[in-house]
Amino acid sequence: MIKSCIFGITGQVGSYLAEKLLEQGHEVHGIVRRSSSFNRIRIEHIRNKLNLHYGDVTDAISVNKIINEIKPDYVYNLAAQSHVGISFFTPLYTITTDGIGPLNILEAILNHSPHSKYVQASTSELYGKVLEIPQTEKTPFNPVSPYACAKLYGYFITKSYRQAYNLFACNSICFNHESPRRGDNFVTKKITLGIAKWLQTGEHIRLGNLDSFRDWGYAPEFCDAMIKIIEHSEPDDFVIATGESHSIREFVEESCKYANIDLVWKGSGINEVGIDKKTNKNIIVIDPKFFRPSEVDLLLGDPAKAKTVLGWESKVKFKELVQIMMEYDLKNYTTKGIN
Ligand code: NAP
Ligand code: G4F
Repeated sequence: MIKSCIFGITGQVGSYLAEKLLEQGHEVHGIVRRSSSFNRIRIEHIRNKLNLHYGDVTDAISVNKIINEIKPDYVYNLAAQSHVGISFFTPLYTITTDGIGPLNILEAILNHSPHSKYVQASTSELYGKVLEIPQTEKTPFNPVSPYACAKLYGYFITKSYRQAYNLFACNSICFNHESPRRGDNFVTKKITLGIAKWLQTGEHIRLGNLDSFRDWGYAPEFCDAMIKIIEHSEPDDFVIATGESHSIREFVEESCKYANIDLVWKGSGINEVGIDKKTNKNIIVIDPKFFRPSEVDLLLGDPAKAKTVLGWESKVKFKELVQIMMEYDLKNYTTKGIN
């Protein structure tokens, strides 16, 4: 039986990946962190089918022990402090998890399980203030946040271990991917959950920059891409994206449309508000707290290599993604919290 090991199994993407690998008949191992409150809600439904191990990517002792014991065929590293905005407040923690973390895993593979194939969850944030549109595997990186700088190390150390030690180590350069399981403080989920809440409580949503553009895809499909990368005959790096880019403003508008809310924008800058035309009530309010010290203005991926080499392409585009997330939040939000 194929043994797969997921660092970051409790996260948005890790939970979908675990489901998919179980469906494929793999023995699935996942690394979970100790926390003071319960953090396994996304994998609770498959808990009994998983082999969970306490560990932390910043703790090389735990990583070595896990890799040595399991000797997995496949290792997916999804573990990260994945919030760009928060990385400005926790830069050292972010580089330790997102930079040293991959190094710890690669070293453990090299020393204890060199047959293991490895995929690093790299990111479109590497392109930062973009130097080319659209972004491909050849576009130079220009990171502008502690998160992106940390992930830059993760990207290159993965490539370096492939070149130096002949490890099967790959990067999936993933553009934004979302789902009903997205963390509540990422902008898409803040909007869809916020609208569901606004309909019941009238509490408005506080957002930062509405005018950056993202290439948003659907997280389960991005898991399919990572599986294809690890199962490919050669280790390589791939852009995983939809090839469409939309602004935060458009995401708000499309979400309101789905909820039959007639949204109009009024004012400008930090005084801009999104209001419900029928009731004149605020839905969106700008809060400078959510502006970033430096912003990534436009991400648009070119997934041509993934299509040609792996046969992967995204099917769920922007409108359908909004529908999936709105449908879930409208159905499941209650004033007591999400069901
Ligand atoms: P997420 O929901 O924030 O999940 C992150 C996972 O990493 C969680 O399971 C978290 O555990 C775990 N983790 C954090 N620090 C850890 C540590 N020190 N040791 C072990 N585990 C740790 O992120 P996601 O959306 O699933 O994204 C998965 C990966 O893809 C991340 O590496 C992210 O940077 C990368 N990525 C994501 C996107 C995207 O749009 N989603 C795009 C490009 C790249 P807890 O549950 O205990 O916190
Ligand atoms: O949803 P976001 O926080 O995602 P961001 O920064 O693009 O990062 C995500 O995608 C990356 C891939 O490109 C991943 F590597 C990373 O791990 C993460 O999954 O913010 C998206 C945009 C930004 O421009 C931000 O400034 O939305 C803007 N925004 C506006 N108001 C907000 C808010 N972002 C957040 N989180 N919260 C707001 O209130």
